[in-house]
Amino acid sequence: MNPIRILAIAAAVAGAALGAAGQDQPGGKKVRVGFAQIGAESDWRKANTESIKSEAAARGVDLKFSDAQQKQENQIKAIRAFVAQGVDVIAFSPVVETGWEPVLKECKRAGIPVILTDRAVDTQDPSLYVTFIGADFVEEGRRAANWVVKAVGSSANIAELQGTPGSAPAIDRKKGFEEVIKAHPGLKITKSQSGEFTRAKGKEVMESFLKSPEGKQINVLFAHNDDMALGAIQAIEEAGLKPGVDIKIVSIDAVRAAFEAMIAGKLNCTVECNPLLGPQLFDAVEAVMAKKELPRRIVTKESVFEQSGAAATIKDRKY
Ligand code: GZL
Repeated sequence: MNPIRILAIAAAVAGAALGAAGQDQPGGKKVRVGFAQIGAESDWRKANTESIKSEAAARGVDLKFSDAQQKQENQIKAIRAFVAQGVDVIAFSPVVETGWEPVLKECKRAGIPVILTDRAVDTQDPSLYVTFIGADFVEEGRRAANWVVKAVGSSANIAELQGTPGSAPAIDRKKGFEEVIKAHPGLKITKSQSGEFTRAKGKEVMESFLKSPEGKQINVLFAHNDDMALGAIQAIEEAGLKPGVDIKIVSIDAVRAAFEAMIAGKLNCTVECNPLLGPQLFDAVEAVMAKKELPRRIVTKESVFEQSGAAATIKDRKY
């Protein structure tokens, strides 16, 4: 059974035994939180969902959860439904950065505080959300590029599998990566296209890269997440090449399957992006309910993992 699930059951049992853990309102009424999740597009997302659901259960929160299948209009519909239900707090991971102001203004008019997790929104009005809990995606991009410079040197043709167009991680990971490689003119991004953060699309786009005129000269693949890298590994093998050897691969997330690929010698490096945001989210919910001050930005702490340490580290991984 999934380690997060085991932890969750244990915590939920403990929570039940001790009575609702800190999330009850006066009179024992449960805190009601509406969470509009992006979808289930990647292992990272599934671990993120598990962390949120298990932490809600452990703290006795009445969680209303929706899955938008990566569509912004579905997230907006879900947020409107949470407003209509009169939940205490709304939280969500915005699939793209723009287009949120109208629905966030409706939350504000309804007096329902909003917490952003994982991805940010692009708004001029800071009053539209209380805090944003998530990684520094620009730094994740820099870390991926710094690994390329260290491992490959300052001259290589790079193929890039981008995340969802318009999403904060896709925009910022690209920004951080390019910020580092611009100091090394020999490092060139020769192919770049979105693989939408999924394995299937990552494989399909990598197949097209390999068939292109530049395909034979690709030395490095930079994938904005592990799922696209894992799809690309299949495409590289089906083209008769050795992933991790003929084409060095660096990706982001550090999910379990990435560690397995590094142990198999097919992936060279993965930059951690922690999906286990449940505890920080419900700490923020408790603070909001207690009318305590919250920082505008809560950054998650992350590392970088390479092939050499993968076998020793995988046993400690929670996702
Ligand atoms: C990052 C998250 C991204 C992951 C992908 O915080 O938004 O979305 O990197 C996921 O795996 O699909």
